[in-house]
Amino acid sequence: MALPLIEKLTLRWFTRDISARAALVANALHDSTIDALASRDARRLVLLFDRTAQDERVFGIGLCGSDGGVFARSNAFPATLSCADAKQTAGLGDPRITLPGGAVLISRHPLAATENSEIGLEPTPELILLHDLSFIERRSLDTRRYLIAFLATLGFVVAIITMLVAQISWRGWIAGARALLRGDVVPVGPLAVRPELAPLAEELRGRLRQLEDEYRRARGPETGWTPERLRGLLHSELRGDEIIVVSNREPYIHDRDQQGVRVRRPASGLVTAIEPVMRACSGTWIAHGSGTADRDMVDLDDRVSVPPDHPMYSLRRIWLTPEEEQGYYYGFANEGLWPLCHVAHVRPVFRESDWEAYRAVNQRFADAVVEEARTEDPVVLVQDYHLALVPALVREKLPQATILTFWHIPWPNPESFGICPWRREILLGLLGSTILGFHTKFHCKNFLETVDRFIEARIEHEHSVVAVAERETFIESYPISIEWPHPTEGEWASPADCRHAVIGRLGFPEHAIIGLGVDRFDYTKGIVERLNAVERMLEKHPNLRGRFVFVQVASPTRSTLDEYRAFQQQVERIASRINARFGSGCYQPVVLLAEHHDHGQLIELYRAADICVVTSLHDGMNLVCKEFVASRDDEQGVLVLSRFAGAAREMHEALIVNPYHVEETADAIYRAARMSSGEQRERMISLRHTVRDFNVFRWAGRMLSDAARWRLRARVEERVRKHGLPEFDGR
Ligand code: ADQ
Repeated sequence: MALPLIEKLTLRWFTRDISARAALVANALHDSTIDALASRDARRLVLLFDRTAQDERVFGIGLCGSDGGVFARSNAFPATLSCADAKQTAGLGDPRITLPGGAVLISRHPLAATENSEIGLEPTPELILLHDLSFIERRSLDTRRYLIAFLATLGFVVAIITMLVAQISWRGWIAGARALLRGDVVPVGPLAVRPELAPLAEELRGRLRQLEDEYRRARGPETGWTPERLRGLLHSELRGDEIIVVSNREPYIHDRDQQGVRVRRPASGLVTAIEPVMRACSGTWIAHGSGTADRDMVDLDDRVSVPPDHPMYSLRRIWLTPEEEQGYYYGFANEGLWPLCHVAHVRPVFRESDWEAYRAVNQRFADAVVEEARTEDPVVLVQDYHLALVPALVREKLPQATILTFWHIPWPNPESFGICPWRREILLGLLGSTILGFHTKFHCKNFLETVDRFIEARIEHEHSVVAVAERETFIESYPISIEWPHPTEGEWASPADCRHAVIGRLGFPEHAIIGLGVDRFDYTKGIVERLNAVERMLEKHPNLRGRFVFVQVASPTRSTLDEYRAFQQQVERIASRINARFGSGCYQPVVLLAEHHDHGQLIELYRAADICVVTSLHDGMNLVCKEFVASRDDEQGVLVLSRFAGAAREMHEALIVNPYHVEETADAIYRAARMSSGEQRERMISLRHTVRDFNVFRWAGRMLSDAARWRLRARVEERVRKHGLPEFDGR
C-alpha cells in the first residue's frame, strides 16, 4: 500500500527537480540558440544541442520554429515527435511520454529577445527539452527493494521484541497470580498490591480450596487406617485373639480432691498413642495404679472398665509401694535408662538397689500378664523402657505368646548404652519379644549394633532378625502417631474464637503473634534452648517486642528427682529474665503455664497459636507436633521442629532446626512469625496429609500384621516339629 504512494511522491519531487534543471539548461542555451537562429545556421544548432544532450539526464533537444515545425533537433530527439504534440504534452499536469528507450519528461521554453538581437518572429520559437526519466524507474526499483528489505527486517525485530516482552510479562503475571492465590502480598509487577484485585483473588482462592477439598474427598484416605480396619485385622489375621497391653503409665488416673473423685488423663505420648488402639480392639491394659483414688475404683481383681464415660476395655492396676516406685520408676527407669537413651548431656545414675527394684517390679508386671491371659498364646504389647525385662519373663511362662515390645524413646549407640552395668540383662529381656519396635530405622540400627557388641547372638542384618538360643526376634521401625481427630459439629471452637479466648485470658495484645510450646517439664524437650532462641529473636528484631508472645505449657513430671526440680527452676529463671528484659507495662513476652492441661485446653491453645515450637534435644518421635498439625483444620500455623525428634523424618514441611544452635532456632521462629498465610497453608496441607495417613492405627496395624505373620509361621513350625520331624528324620 505504501509503495505506490512513495513512488508518486518521488516522481513529483523528481519532476519538480527536472523542471528546474530544464529551465537552467534552457537559459544556458538561450543566447547561443538565438545567435544561431539569427544566422539561420541549423547545423550549428544541432551541434550545440548534441553537446548539451551529452548530459545523461537530457535525452534530446529540439527547436520549434515560428512556422510550427522542428527547425533543429539533437540526434536523440525523435523524428516522430511533432512540435504541436510536444507543446501539448508539456502543458499537461503529467508531461510524460513513453519512447522505446523509456519514459521522458517534456518541457518547453520560449525564446525571448536579448539585448543584442531581436527575434521579431511570431509565434516565438521554443526550445523543447526531453529529459530522461528511466533513472527514476531504476531508483524507484532500488527504493522498492530497500523498502521491502527494511520492512521485513523491521517486522522480524519487532516480532522478536514482542515475543520477549510477552514472555517477560507473562511470567510476571503468572508469578503475580500465583502469589495472589497463595494470599501473598505482590510488591511489584502488573499484579502489584491493588485493592481492586483483592476480591477477585479471594474468590479464586476460595474456588481453589473448594476444588482441593473435592479432590481430597474423591480420593479418600490414602492409607485408610481406621479403628474399623484395625478391628477387622484383629478378627481376620489374628482370629480375634486376646490383646494385652502392659505399660507403666495408666491411661486413666482416679484422683481424690475436695470435690470427690476426678478422672485425669496423664500427659504421656505413650498413652496418647495406645489408648485409641485399645478402644478399637478391647482387651486388657495392665498398668501401675498411681492415682490417689485408684484403689477405690477397681473390682476385686483390681480391674476397672474404661473410658469411664463409655467403657470399651479393661484396665488392670498394679500396686507399687513407694519404695518400689522410687527404685524402679524414679531410680532405674528415669535416672538410669532415660538419660542413657536420650543423649541429652545429663548423666545416667545406676544404683544396685534401683536395679533390684526394677527387676522385682518387672516380675510383678509379667506375673500380671500371665494372670490376665485366658489363652496360652495371647498377643502381648509391652510398652517402653520401664518394662525391658517383661518380654523374657512372660516368654518363660507363656512360650507361645506373641510379644510385641515397643521402645518409645531413642536407642543410643553401643558406646553410650555400654555405660549401663546391666546391659546384658536388658538386652536379653527385650529379646524375649517376638517383635521389637522402634520409631526409626536409625534406632533399629543402633540396637542391632548394641546386641552385636554385648551378647552372643546370631544377627541376620538382611532380615533384621536377632536369634538368641534359636529364639528369634524381629527388629523393625514403626513410627508412632496419633489418632486423626474427627471433631463433631461445634466441638471445636473456630481458630479465631480460640485466639480471642487465649488473648483475653492471658492478657495479650490484640495483634499478638502467639508462639506455643507444649511439653512435660523434661530436660530432653529443649525448653531452655527454645526460650533462649525466643530471647535472641526479640534481641535481633525489636519490631516484634510488644507483639510476639510465647506460651510454654509444661506439666510437672518426675518432680521428686533433683534433676527435674533444678530443670524446672532453671526454666522459670530464664522466663523471668526474658520478661524483665523485654516486658513492659502489661506486656510479658513469655508466659509459663506449669500445669497439666486437659485435652480441650490443649486444642484451644494449638488452634490459637501462630507457631508451635518443638525443640527436643532428642526424642523418639514427639506427638505434640502431630497434635498441633491435626488440630489445624484451618490449614494455618507454622511448625518449628527439632531435627533430633523422630518426627522430623516424616514432617519435612516443618521449619527444621538444630535446637543447640540458638541463632538458627531464633531465625526459624522469626521466619515463622513472618510467613505468609499462603506458604503456611501449603506447608500445613502437606503436614496434615502425613499425620492423617500415617496415624496411630497404621502404627498398630503394621505391628499387628507383622505379628500375625509371625504367629502363622510359628504355628507351621510347631506342626512340623510335632508331626513332620519323625518322617523328615527318617525315624
Ligand atoms: P513423651 O516424652 O511423653 O512421649 P510426646 O510424644 O511429646 O512426649 O507426648 C507428650 C504427650 O503429652 C502429648 O500427647 C501431649 O499432648 C501431652 N502433654 C504434654 N504436655 C502436656 C501438658 N502440659 N498437659 C497435658 N498434656 C500434655 C514418649 C517419647 C516420645 C514419643 C512418645 C510416644 O518420649 O518421643 O513420641 O513417647 O511414643
